Amino acid sequence: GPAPESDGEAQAWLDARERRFGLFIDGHWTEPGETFESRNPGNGEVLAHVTQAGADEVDAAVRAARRAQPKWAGLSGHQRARFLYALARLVQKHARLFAVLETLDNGKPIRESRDIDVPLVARHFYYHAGMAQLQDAELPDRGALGVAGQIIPWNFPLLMLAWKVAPAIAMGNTVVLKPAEYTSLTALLFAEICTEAGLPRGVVNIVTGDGQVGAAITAHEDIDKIAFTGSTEVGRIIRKATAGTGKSLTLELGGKSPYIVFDDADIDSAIEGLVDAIWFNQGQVCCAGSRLLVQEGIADRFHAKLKARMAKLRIGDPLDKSIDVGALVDPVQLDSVTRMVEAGKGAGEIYQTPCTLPNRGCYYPPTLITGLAPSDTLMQEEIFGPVLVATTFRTPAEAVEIANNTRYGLAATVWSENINLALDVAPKLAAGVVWINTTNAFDAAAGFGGVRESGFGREGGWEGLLAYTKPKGKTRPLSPITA
Ligand code: TXE
Repeated sequence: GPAPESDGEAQAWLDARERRFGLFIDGHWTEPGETFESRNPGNGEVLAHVTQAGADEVDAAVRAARRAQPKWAGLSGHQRARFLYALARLVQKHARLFAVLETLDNGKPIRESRDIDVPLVARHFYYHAGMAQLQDAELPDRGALGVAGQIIPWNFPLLMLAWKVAPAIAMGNTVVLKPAEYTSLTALLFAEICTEAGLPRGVVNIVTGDGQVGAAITAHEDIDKIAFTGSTEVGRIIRKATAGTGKSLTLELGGKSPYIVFDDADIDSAIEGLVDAIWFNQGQVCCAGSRLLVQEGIADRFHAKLKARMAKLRIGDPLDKSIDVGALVDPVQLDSVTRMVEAGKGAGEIYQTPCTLPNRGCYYPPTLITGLAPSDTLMQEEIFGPVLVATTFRTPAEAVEIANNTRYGLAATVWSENINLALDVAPKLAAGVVWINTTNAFDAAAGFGGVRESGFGREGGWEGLLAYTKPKGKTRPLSPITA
């Protein structure tokens, strides 16, 4: 296959910073304090030492954001848009560095970070630059919320930053963002491009560290909104912590999204779709099509074809441009996937892509488990790895019943050549997003989010934008009414 992408530029970028990073507060870098290691899950090597922020530093970041906010919101939408356009162009200018750094830090295939994550990040800033320009004319009665605390996960580190930061600053808010502890590096590079873009200091602040830092952000009294993407468990903690406060809240949590294939589906396309649905980013995708529901009459043929396709998946060095499946993010995540499959696989029949896994790094083979009952643990719990679990159904009504038999409701996918059937089934699915004859399709202009225990609120589109605004109070003197 093609030669691996060189990581020279990314390693040089890390070396130039002595592989030690402070926090980005008020446009300045703090001295690295107490640090933790950030490792490359592809080979286990230490990439950098990242600061574990303390409550005082979170407070300093919030105060910087608060000081910067009135002036930032006071700019016209057109003026703010210029900064968002600059950020979008700088993401493109440094696209290769961002992509390689993301792959080193997260383990995702370079093809994905280069062709999907980074271009979508640029698109988010371009789109929201446009929305900032529209604000003056289209949203004259809406103003910024104030300071947003944003806590993001490790599966799409830079893209989740873009989903959170772009709409927030477009509407005149300032932010304190915490990346996940496994994957801080592209957020730190992003902080550098904020400076390069001339963004006023304090508009974007990046604090790194573990869940304690997230908890300190959540608890801070001078934050107006918390936006969280991550596990349902932590989402629940954050909801409780914010319940007695005036903070607004949006939560984007876990999922166990059904992937329904009717017997009249274009089978080859449905199988290619599955490769995207469950092996994209090693299945570490909140809306992964992780539960396969195939109509009984075609199930054997479909599973056989799927196994043949799985046998062709290439697993290995994330920097290798020809691989399909890279490394899981961390040994903890690898352990959790391994244990869940071990505990539950007896309930069904397991097939794994025959492959030799690299001897270092967090690799797990693409896995299919068929013949499960809808109530089995593997069909109910989010695995968040390259593991597809499967069952069958007879009628459309049964497909809907099984699909909705979960505590989650993030996404769903329907495959059928009968558009009447697909359009009849789609609205009956408890899911924030339903895809028909495609899957994992994202766009900055389309709201994304869940129902039930997958959370609430939307990111992207008008809804996502409005979630960073509030009605502007306006008064004007009335002249007395005279008869
Ligand atoms: O998530 P956490 P983890 C699911 C997935 C995965 C599991 C565990 O099933 O296997 O969660 O992953 C911060 N207050 N998803 O443990 O802990 C944390 O530092 C405030 C699905 O990594 O939820 C990180 O920045 N913040 C998901 C962020 O929360 C806290 C993506 C997410 O980490 C905190 C990730 C606290 N008390 C995991 N504790 C998706 N829906 O995309 C931790 N954090």
